Amino acid sequence: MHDPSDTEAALDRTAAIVRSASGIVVLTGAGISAESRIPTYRDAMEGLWASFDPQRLATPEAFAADPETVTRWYDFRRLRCAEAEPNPGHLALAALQAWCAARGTPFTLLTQNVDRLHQRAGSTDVVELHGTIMAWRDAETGEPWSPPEPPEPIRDFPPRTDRGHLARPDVVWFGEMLPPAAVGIASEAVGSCDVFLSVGTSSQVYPAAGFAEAVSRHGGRVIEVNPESTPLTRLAAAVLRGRSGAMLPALLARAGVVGV
Ligand code: BJW
Repeated sequence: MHDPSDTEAALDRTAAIVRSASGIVVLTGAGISAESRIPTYRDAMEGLWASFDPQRLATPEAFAADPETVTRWYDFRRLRCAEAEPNPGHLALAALQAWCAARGTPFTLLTQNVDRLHQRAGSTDVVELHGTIMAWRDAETGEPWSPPEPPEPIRDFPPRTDRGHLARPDVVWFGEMLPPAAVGIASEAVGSCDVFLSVGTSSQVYPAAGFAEAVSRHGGRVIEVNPESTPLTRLAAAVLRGRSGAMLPALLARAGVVGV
């Protein structure tokens, strides 16, 4: 049974850590967007896509073997992300960034999410480790390719660019390299922060899953916000066991961060 007084004590402890931070890195995962009704990767997919496994579709091999199914799946998700709204968890992180900026505390938001909800909540300089589903590109040349805007379904599958090449979402699939610029910013921020908040990620997909370990090794404190335990929990100086849409605003209110 979860004891609510544990949450109160954890909120107090975490607020003290945030208030005394000299550099904060936040890493978000699919869980922060769950309250915006975007399913996590570990959630079963719905309706039409109930029998498809995200871990098998999010690969270059799946795209090569069946570009139509893979691009239909991504277009379905692109439209869903466009319809979704940021939730109180996204808004709280935007407020935390503004608070850090006012105090001169370095702050970096790293996200594994492809939905762009952090930017729509007001966060700036968001580091998209796994790219974004809202931008597409020529699968051969890498040139940008625009799906219909304002968002409406792509008409012909698989979509092709003017050159006749396949188009694909600008995301990072298993086995692909992360964008080097994003990895560079993340490495620098992880190496120099003293507080690392892991929010709504199962901490199973690398290299992002290794960031908390790196922070912990150099003496930084790790905070986990997640309703479930993860492989990272053992490293955490504080754990907020609950939904990020409830926990992050509560944490910031305790820490005295305005604008939440
Ligand atoms: C809530 C909540 C609420 C629910 N509030 N929380 C080292 C060791 C072993 C393997 C590797 C390694 N290094 C690299 C690898 C291989 C691989 C990998 O990590 N494999 C693992 C499966 C082991 N990594 C890669 O291939 C990466 N590339 C790379 O490293 O290049 C170099 C290299 C290549 C090959 C070999 C070696 C090196 C690329 C990874 C790309 C990941 N891409 C995806 C798809 C993006 C496109 C798309 O959207 O389709 O990214 S996979 C998917 O997982 C997506 C996510 O960003 C990512 C992480 O998932 P996340 O965010 O954690 O979501 P969930 O669903 O897992 O968890 C949700 C959590 O939320 C849960 O904990 C819930 O409890 C919680 N939650 N409601 C707060 N309200």
